[in-house]
Amino acid sequence: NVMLVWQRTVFHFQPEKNWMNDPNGPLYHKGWYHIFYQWNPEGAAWGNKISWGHAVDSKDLLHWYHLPWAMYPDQPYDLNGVWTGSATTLPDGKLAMLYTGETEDELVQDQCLADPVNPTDPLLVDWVKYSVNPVIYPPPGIGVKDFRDPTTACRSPAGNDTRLITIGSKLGKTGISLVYETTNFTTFKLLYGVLHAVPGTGMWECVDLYPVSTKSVIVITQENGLDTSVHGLGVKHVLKTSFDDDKHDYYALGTYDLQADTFVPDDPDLDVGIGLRLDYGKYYAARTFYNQNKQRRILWGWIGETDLEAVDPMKGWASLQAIPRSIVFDKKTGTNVLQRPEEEVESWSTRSKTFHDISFEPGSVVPIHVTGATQLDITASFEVDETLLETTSESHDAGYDCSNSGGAGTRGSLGPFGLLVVADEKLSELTPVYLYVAKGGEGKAKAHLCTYQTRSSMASGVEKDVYGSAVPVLDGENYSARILTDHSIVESFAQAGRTSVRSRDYPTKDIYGAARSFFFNNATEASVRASLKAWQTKSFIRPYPFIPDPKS
Ligand code: DQQ
Repeated sequence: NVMLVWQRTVFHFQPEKNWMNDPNGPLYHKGWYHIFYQWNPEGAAWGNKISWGHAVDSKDLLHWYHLPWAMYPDQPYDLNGVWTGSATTLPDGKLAMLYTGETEDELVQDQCLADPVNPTDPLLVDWVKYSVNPVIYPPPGIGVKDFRDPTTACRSPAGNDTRLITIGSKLGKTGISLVYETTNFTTFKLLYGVLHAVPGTGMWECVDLYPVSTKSVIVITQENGLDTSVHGLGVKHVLKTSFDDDKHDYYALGTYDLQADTFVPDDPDLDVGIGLRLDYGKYYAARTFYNQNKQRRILWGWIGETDLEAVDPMKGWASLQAIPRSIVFDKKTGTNVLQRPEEEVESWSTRSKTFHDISFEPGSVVPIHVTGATQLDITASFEVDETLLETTSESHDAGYDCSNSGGAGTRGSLGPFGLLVVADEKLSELTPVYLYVAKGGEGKAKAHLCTYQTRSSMASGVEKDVYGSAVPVLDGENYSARILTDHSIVESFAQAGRTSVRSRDYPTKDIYGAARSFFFNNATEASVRASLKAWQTKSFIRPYPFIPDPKS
């Protein structure tokens, strides 16, 4: 089936075959990036033999080579699955990999340790589970199936080799994260209290806690990420948790008080689950690592399928990882992080098409003549005359919400405008990614980034949503968007990554050379001046299995 073959991505990370979910233990070691991931060796669906897949790349987080799986459920403490975990790089270059095992018959979730057999091997091909696993059992009062996904350890103020990790759980309907102290990764002490708790949020999976820099000084620029243990002046923390109940990743900015072992959000109204999401589309179980080579904190995240489950065995695979992106504090707003696809993505592109300062009238649709429109990297900026907000008859609209709007067909005086991607010539299928500028409080513009899937696919059984959220636009800024398309995925960012939306789209018409992209302005009153650059992205299909020669 040509259509199903065409849905496989060419520059997103995917195993050669079968089911994948969470990214696990990402790290940089002796010149190689490593990605491990939840993988089912038995087929393209979830199962009870979830293992750790493994791939490496020495260059740019794109040229991945698949390695043999790193761990398989073969011990009493993980017989039902080798689940999610994190890597800690120790000062002597050694690594400690903590993961959750689930015992046979889904009885208990426990935490286990694994080490590379040969830490001097840059490819870390062989892993050995610690002989007296598990290293942590669920403590009294915690549900034995509500205890998973240990984080990377950070140094504790207790000094010496003392380190802290946190593990997600719940108490009743309150999501919590427990804190443990260790010096050796084999024995752990549960600390009093919890790192953080938010009532009503349910089980917290895949907790991630890391520092971001609030300063622009020579050593720590805004573009720098921070190593997990950095604390002190000019540092804030991000607490991210994945909510099992609604399958979204929420985060808050705040302070990690290492003496009290607690996280305090900057703004209680923007606490985890109440405030911001890492993404407003299909995205889950994100995890960061510190790339000590480039001094960046890099975010991975799992993007599942939104077509019929029955199709996965026909494709032979399910899920992909989002493009890795650096994550930094947004110093301009002070209220959110910025996510930016790793800058190497730009060097993955070949031909490009540029438009400068073109004016598009209300109600226009204009083709962007770029070949290979199934795999594109588009950057666009838009100028809109906001004085229209004073003269328009449009009523004050404080409550615009992408998800409850009618999508790209709902017109206002200043929007929507944006791009139609993974479309065909006749526009029988199209995915609009757009900015909607509403009249917010005090007559000021309020922008939203949305992705509208209603017409994205003629295939049956595909989930179709209007995804999106508000995006802060500061005085003097143009509206801007970045969109990556790769066959069945569209990743969109607005305003340098303040808000982002990943969506799975399964076009049936745009296969081979038939894919098209268009600019559209569906505002009723505003013309939009747009500048745009659309790059065609290279394909990276790697043989499997392929064990590279580390010397080459
Ligand atoms: N997936 C893993 C768990 C984690 C969940 C199992 C999140 O460890 O809580 O595959 O997607």
